[in-house]
Amino acid sequence: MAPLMAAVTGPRTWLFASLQRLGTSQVGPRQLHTGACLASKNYYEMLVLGGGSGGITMAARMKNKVGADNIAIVEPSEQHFYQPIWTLVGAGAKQLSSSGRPTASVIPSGIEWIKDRVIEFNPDKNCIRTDTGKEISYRYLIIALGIQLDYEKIKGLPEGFDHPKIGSNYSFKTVEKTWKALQDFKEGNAIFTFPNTPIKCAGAPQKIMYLSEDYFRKTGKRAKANIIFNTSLGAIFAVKKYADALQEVIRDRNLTVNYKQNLIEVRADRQEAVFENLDKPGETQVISYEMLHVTPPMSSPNVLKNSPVVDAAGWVDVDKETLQHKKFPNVFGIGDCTNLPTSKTAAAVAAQSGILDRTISLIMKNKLPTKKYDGYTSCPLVTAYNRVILAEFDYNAQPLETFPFDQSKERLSMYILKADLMPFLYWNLMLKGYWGGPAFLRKLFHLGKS
Ligand code: FAD
Ligand code: UQ1
Repeated sequence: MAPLMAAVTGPRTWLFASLQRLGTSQVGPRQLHTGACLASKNYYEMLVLGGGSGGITMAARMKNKVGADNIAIVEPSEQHFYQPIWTLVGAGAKQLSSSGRPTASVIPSGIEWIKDRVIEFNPDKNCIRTDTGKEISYRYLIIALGIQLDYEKIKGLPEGFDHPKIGSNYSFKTVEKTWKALQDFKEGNAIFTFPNTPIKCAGAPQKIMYLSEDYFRKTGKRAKANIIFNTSLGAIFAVKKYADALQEVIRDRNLTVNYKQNLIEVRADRQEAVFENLDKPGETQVISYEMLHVTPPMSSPNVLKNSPVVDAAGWVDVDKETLQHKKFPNVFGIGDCTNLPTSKTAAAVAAQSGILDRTISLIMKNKLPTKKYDGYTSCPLVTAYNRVILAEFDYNAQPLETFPFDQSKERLSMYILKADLMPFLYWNLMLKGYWGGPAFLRKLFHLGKS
């Protein structure tokens, strides 16, 4: 860390930081660090990195702990997106404009928005640096930087998106291209991919396949469509109960699923996709497409990869039950950028926010965190324009269902929850700090059951 800091900040800042460290007594690994690399002008009691789902939600929750004046959020984007609705935008069932609001409008009132990008971490000195050269110190740090989309790791992308017949629901820049490709479809292969990396909302790559099939049926094109799901994984879904239900959908609707197939190249000018067989290294297959939906490889944000706050795989290294950093006790992580061993979703972020709120409250009172995250996550598997299988599960990949009926059945009610209730709940409750997941509903609905 020392040479890195010297190289990036220059010798004067480095000398200043080193002198400060000399004046800071050594602390044990589980004690709070109190040194700061700058004076109070650029100091906040609570600094939140990332103004996405996790960052805004946690900032809202922290207001009554430390006061709005003592919190800042570092976030470069002008727009905040409710990404889960992009599945429906790609299928033409919702408008892209409904998914975004100005970041300024979601920053909780009184909290400072630092419109900047964090580029360096120095947790030993309790400070970070931004790309405009600001050094910001903190007492407590919440890291909520999300997951990075690595389209460029596929040969021919992202420039391939300049061509028609290809789209991707994972970015606001390409999600409307999915809908265009669906409408333009005439006959041939409609291919949907799943990359060879961890991703957010692992159900989304197949949701758009089911919606496309429904669209083709509704528009009389189904007989001319050969629908293919080429996935790097070896199974359709991680939880057996929902995997079984999805296999039935796949069978009934005559969809082709090929496992261990990883998209490595797109020749968009020729409408060809190249896949490697993960079971047979070096073996590739070229498939022509009439429509291609790409789920890009993803990874931890670059700024985290080489920082001191991550594990060997690059994810923020937090305790899986309390969300407190394993090495720096005044640092916390939430959401897609963490190494929490559960599926990366906004539903998981909601549940994590309630736990992290409690963890931080207790740490602030010098008490040990007690509330434990069970890995709750949820994936509304949209199987048609009016049907959803609502998967909810925990760290052990065991179903943890909210409602008192079998959620592995395709239901209209769960579609309405996904399409209309969830966006309302997100903007009006979750981002304001009032939604910590449906555990209380689950308890209510299951009262009297063992
Ligand atoms: P984000 O909400 O992605 O926020 C990260 C923030 O960090 C961003 O605002 C970004 O600008 C900012 N940032 C990045 N780098 C820096 C930097 N260097 N400095 C400062 N800020 C930075 N979840 C569900 O629960 N249900 C669903 O049905 C669902 N469907 C989905 C469908 C699609 C197509 C997609 C794309 C996602 C879906 N999700 C779903 C997943 C959900 O959107 C994410 O899991 C959730 O947004 C994660 O929250 P986060 O705070 O970790 O990351
Ligand atoms: C949820 O809590 C949540 O976070 C806001 C989502 O993200 C969009 C979801 O998709 C789902 C399904 C939940 C879980 C909520 C209920 C009421 C089961």
